[in-house]
Amino acid sequence: MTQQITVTEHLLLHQKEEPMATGRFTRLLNELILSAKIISREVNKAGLVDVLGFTGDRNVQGEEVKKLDEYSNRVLIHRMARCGVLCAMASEENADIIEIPHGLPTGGYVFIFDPLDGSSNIDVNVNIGTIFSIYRRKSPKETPILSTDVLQKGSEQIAAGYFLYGTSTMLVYSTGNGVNGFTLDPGVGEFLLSHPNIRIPERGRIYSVNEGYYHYWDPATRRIVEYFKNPGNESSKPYSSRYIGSLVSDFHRNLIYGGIFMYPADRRDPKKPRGKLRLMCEAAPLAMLVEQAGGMAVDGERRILDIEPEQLHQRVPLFIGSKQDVQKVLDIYAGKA
Ligand code: AHM
Ligand code: MG
Repeated sequence: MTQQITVTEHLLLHQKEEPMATGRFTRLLNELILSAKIISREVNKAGLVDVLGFTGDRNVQGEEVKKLDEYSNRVLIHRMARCGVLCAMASEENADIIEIPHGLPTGGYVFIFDPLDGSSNIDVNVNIGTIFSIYRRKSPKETPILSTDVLQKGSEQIAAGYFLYGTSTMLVYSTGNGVNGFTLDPGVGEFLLSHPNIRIPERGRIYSVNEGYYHYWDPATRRIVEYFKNPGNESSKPYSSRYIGSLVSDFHRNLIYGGIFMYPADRRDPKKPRGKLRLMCEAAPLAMLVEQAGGMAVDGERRILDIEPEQLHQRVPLFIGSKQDVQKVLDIYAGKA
């Protein structure tokens, strides 16, 4: 009867297992869950808004119609700033660290997020999501926040996860003790445990990459993609190609079915020498999840979770998924395969 455990009940059970988890952390997650429910409600209405012709800057009530990614960013910043347990936030949509407004209660956690990943897909009704990452502050309380409180390597995350706004809305997250998935039951408005203890298969059957960039890649990257099309003796069958263009959705599918997602460096494209995806709000949280599920995430050489960030919005090549598939990438880049 796993379906009947709510995310809140799961959190409470989890608190008993791990002294790390506290009531403050539960408050943070509860506020995050409420924010995601609000975003999910708006995402579900996105098509309707178009049908009703709210295409200009203002709707019939004279209110400004904001793009959904801006809306999601505002919801998260507004709500999370008030949960009382954060000392700073950082969003993919904001250039700088977001401080908690003066006068609001603060705490020892840092919250980093991509409010609506894959938002270029909104207009065509393709799945999108919110990715998040949580760290503890390093500097003493009651002192000004430092960039080093936010620029921590992924291995220091105390929790990470995503909300997926798809055919149903899901929360998949980890506090470093495995990965669990919850599905929003719209009838009761609760996330219920639907995917306990997610494990990614050791080897997958799917590769996900934007192959349109093939001519931008270096020879080793091309060899990697050729390998998944024709794994030779290791498997008689080619991998299937699946690419939604919405990281959180591509990642979620591969997490469940097994496979590898790749966004390599585009060495011949001066705009993307380190790929497109961001270390702090995309790669690191998904890397924590995949490792907790038994998979791997690397930049082609290094473990994503070991990379020391230098800038908030730094980009990183990403190879993430089933262990054997990611190991193959490392071997090819190292000239061993
Ligand atoms: P976004 O955060 O602005 O939505 O951009 C990230 C998205 C990812 O969801 C997706 O994997 C990638 O961009 C797709 O990029 P491309 O169109 O170059 O394949
Ligand atoms: Mg994104």
